[in-house]
Amino acid sequence: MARFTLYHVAPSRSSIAHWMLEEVGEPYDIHLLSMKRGEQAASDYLAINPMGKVPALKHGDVVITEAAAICAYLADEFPERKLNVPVGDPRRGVYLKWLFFGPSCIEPAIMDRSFPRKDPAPRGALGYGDYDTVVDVVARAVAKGPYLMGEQFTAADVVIGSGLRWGTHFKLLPERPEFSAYLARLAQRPALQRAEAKDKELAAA
Ligand SMILES: N[C@@H](CCC(=O)N[C@@H](CS)C(=O)NCC(=O)O)C(=O)O
Repeated sequence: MARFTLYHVAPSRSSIAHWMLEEVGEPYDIHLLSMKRGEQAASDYLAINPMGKVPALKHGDVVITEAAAICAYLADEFPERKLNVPVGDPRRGVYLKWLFFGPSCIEPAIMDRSFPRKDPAPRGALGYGDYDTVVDVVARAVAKGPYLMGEQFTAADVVIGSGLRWGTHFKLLPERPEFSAYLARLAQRPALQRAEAKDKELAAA
């Protein structure tokens, strides 16, 4: 089987895919890019991801971009790792909902908070609705735990967990006991600890 190559800037949104690769435990290479040097916009990288953004994951001839899609791909590629909810399992709908909720609701809600619009958009026009509802819905979803899908840790936790980690770190999400308890559980995961330690090394190099 072809080895994986992660196109990565440490730390950045590609750290989501980095964490997921560590959860999967298959060997992978890192192709480090420097945003400071604008390498994400260079023509050789645009041939990989014409969006000029990381992450991108190469697996043989397949290139997958978009952090949540990479997490879903890896989870489905290695079902024996039990990081996905397979087709046919009635829990799959909820699992997919959370995978998509990250990039379609949590991330834009946080970014709009970070860079408020001059003219606020009407709730109905925004895919995520409004910030407070997004925060409440996610807080309820992680309250029971240990994970979004109950006892099973999945790729959805990598996606949603990364959004919550990032949002709380930059104080773009409120301090809620549900978030801190969930994030403390995620912080115990050896795969996340390995990815974080490697990102620190890469960032310092
Ligand atoms: N929708 C993309 C967003 C990726 C993204 O915005 N990555 C940032 C790093 S945090 C990037 O590559 N920025 C470089 C640029 O836009 O020039 C995903 O979820 O993977």
